Amino acid sequence: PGLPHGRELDAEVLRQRALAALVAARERTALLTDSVDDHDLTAQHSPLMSPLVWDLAHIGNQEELWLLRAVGGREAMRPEIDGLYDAFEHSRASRPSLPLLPPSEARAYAAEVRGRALDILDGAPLHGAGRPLERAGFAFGMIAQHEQQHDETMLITHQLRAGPAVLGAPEPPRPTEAAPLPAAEVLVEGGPFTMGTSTEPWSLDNERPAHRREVDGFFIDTAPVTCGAYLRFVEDGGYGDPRWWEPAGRAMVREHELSAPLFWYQDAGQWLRRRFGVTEPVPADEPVLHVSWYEADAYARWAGRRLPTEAEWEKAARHDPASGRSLRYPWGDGDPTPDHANLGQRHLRPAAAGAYPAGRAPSGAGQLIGDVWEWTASDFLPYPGFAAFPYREYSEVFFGPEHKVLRGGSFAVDPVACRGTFRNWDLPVRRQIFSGFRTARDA
Ligand code: AVJ
Ligand code: FE
Repeated sequence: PGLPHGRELDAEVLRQRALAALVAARERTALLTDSVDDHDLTAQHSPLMSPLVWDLAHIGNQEELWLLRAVGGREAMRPEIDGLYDAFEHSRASRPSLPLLPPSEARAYAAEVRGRALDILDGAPLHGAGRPLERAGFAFGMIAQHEQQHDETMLITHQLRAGPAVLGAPEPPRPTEAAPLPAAEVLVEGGPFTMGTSTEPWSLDNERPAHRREVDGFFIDTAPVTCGAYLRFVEDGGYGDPRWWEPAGRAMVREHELSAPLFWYQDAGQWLRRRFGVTEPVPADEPVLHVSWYEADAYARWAGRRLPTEAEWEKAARHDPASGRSLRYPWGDGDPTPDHANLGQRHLRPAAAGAYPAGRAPSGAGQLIGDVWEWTASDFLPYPGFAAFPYREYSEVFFGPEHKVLRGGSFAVDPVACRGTFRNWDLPVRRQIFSGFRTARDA
């Protein structure tokens, strides 16, 4: 038995990558679901979120649908539960009252599915030819990303959950004097660049295809807006000043009496925040987190600036003027390491503005990947030539003006579900997500 070679080597490398991605996702799912008791797993911590035990069985059910049934051609294991775990059949708020699998059964189901999925992975062809679902291990990569996306969702539920901390993590790295940010903002010259991808093997349908985009010159912040900067907007009466707000944002502020980001409150004149069960002073130099699109948009207007469009964000993050090419990541084509970006729930907070000098883009902007999801000015729309794959309900049914695009990923995103081309979206009122922003202006 010699070493695999040629096409076989590629298939073996892909198999190892798919296996590692699936194993890493399951370890994280276990951390998030074993750290609380059965009561916490089945409770509704917020009407905005599913009970954790729903996410757990939904992860298994999606894996069964795509890896066992679609790729492996297997019979349904428990067809009667499909409807319970179809995200389109029941709202998040209604899920606690469904006859969900109890925690022990949900765990056993997900584990049983995983065992069978790994058998199928062992025999799958995975090379460049063949069925689109198996090509380059796409379905396995898609399912690893899906599980990691729900792990981020479960981390949001952990943040919303009342009670003492159950999760811990080391502090993220601090900025160093040896590698300061070049300036508060950088100029990105006007001209075309390549947006999206046609080559990234595990890219999801909405990231494709690669296409040329013309972008006028603009300035963009070199770091996400910090809590300290945002606090000046708060203390300047920004939430009460109709000049800064879109009408629907103003209505949201009044209806819910908002006066600061979610999880912030004032105590004896000091600004505090609750973070995974711990109360602490708001850190001035950390990117602001838990703001809605309306709040980001209002802050930008108050500052005499605007949110970057999605195309501007991607050009600032990927365009390399030296080669004229778009990079996979701001720092180049290599996969993220802990030196590049704050990803993968290694830390339970964003790093201070100016951290991760090794992750900066050719434009000079930093922390585009990791730390906080960044709201953009843009609606979630398909790229020219978009084709839904493998199911319309991943992206296509969400296209339109009601969803705004977020880019770059947060500290809670795993590298497998984060790229320079990766697109996230949400309603402009949402603020429980790990969302922040940076600002821009016309050149
Ligand atoms: C891409 C993060 C908006 O969580 O609603 C998970 C990802 N899609 N299961 C979401 C997703 C189906 C999705 N987002
Ligand atoms: Fe899902």
